[in-house]
Amino acid sequence: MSKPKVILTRRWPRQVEAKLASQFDATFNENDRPLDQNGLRLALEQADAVLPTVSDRLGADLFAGGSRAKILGNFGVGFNHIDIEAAKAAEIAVTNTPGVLTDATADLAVTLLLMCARRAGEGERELRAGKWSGWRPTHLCGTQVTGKTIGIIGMGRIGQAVARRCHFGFGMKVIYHDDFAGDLQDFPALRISKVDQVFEEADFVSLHCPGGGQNIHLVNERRLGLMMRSAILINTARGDVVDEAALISALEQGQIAGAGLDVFEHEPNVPKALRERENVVLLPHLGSATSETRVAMGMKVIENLTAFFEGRRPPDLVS
Ligand code: 8YV
Repeated sequence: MSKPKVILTRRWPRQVEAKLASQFDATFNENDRPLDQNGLRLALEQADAVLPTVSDRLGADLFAGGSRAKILGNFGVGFNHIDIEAAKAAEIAVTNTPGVLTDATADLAVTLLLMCARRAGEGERELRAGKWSGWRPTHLCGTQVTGKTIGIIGMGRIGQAVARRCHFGFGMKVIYHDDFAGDLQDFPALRISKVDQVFEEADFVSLHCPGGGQNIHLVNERRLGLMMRSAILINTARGDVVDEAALISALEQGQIAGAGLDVFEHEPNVPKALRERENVVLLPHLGSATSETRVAMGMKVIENLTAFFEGRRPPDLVS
């Protein structure tokens, strides 16, 4: 039997590509640029499996004409760039990569939290620009993290990993809102039923809910207005969870003290108004970007594809 034809939309770590090539008839996107809509349509027409990433927009119209592809093996845990209902209607299975990127993403959320609190980006920019005039008692004083309150929106795997780091590492009080997760047993964290209350009470609000659907602009002008003027917003979830225009105006008006952002509404475009602000830390969607994690994500995609083409249920079937 011939090997299933698989198209990758981007370059993946070398050892994952080698494994894919040994099991499947794999085509790699040599120039490593996101495929446009036409490229994605062709991929769906030509392959048995397409392996997209967050930089590919797979909307309903792409599935409308029918496709040869029977599975989308998404390289990532978040899948709001894929119209799941339309894929389902076209009888295309979708899988993702949960679990393997939890620690890397939680580490990055804490990195942003610390960088914002301790004004690390500002300090680095000043030093690199040759503007550091020497130590002084009042220079770039940030805010203490230890003992403060972290408010987590979305207490899934990544939210919990952030909460643990904050509780055990920094003695922070953890409060959280999650429509689905139950009470946590293994460390103290206070479940809050009203999402607004988390925004009102937390010194740091960290977002760990999925993007899309009802979470679009969950952080809006009204909720930013509920936050303390000393509070900091951290987003390693999805850009569309935050109304970016409202965030910019909250920062400009001093309604909140800062923001640490790894994801944006229109990636890779980041508004100038954010790029020019000192009290924000901006990263180019690095949540899962460790070599170990990216290899583990790729291996998980292969595990799902293998199960699918052997007629078994893929372990990480989304729909
Ligand atoms: C991935 C992510 O790198 O897994 C996710 O949902 O946001 C990132 O960590 C990205 O999705 C790659 O497709």
